[in-house]
Amino acid sequence: MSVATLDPKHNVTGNRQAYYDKISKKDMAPLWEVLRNVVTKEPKSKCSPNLWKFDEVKKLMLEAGDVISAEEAERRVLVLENPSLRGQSRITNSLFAGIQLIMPGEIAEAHQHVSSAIRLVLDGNGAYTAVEGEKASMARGDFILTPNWAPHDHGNPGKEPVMWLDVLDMPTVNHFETSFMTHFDEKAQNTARQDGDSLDRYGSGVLPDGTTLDTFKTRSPVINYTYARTKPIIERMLKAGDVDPVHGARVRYSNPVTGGHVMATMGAYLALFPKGFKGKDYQSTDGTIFVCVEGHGSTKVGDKVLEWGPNDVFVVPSWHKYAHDMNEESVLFSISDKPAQEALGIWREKK
Ligand code: 1HN
Repeated sequence: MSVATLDPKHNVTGNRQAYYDKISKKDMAPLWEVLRNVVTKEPKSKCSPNLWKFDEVKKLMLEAGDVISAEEAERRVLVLENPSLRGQSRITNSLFAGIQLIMPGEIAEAHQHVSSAIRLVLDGNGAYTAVEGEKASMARGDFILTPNWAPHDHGNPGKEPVMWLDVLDMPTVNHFETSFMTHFDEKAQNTARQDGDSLDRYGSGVLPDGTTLDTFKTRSPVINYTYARTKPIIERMLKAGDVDPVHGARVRYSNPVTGGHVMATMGAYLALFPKGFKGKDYQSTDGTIFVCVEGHGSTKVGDKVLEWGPNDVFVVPSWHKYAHDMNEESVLFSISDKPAQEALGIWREKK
């Protein structure tokens, strides 16, 4: 188009509202009325920063043990609902988080679904989760995967109530409208593979012969990344001075076959911070769920200060500026949808 054909004096005469009403009847709307809201200059998260204190959560969770059985509930889980997204079963726009309780003698029956899950064990001993035939005993701090469509059931043959954090990509799966789920005839899977089998096979510098990059393209084969194996690594990093000014002495849980994240939709980290650590300000587009595994500290998110201790869960929404401050040597677990954003080429950070 030549410049001459542009009409700078284009004459606007019509009644806008009457026009909007007319196009609305045909399921159309004017983009120009909403453009600034739908294409923002920066991410405008609908989520709020929030903290769930474990002493309160545990008390309420144990009360749930009196209100409903694991059998009736299918999964006895209290959803951690973002205060700005109540009723939507989500902690961030893309992720679900909840606390699950399994009482002594109970089982949570085998099922499978498209949503992938991770579990971080918080409290109590003696429970297991069976994933794809591997019976993983659950110890505090263990990071356990239940990838897309993996059959899984839980049980507690021990004497104590056991609680863990569940994080699922369910809001992402539902965003794409791709949810499927099935149950099995047997309540519990046959567990032919012993505890720790997948970590030994795939996380020891060897791989079962024939394993290729494609075999585990979108998920790690490892079921349980035990705290007993991961904690000493971050301790060594801290001792060696490998401490990031924002993230501390941090490891990324990885798929040992590809080196990528553990799953396509969710990625997780474990970080150790020295006493007195004052983190630099940081922002990233992946709204992040943190869990204090050990220690005490606070995290400033915008104007809000979240003071946390062991097993407290807190959430930092997308693009909210935050910085950690450690009262003592502390361990933070974190998980977000970063792998999905990276795969789509839309992840950003600002240090
Ligand atoms: C689920 O299947 C489990 O298997 C936990 O333990 C939490 C939250 C939403 C949907 C399915 C589990 C869940 C879930």
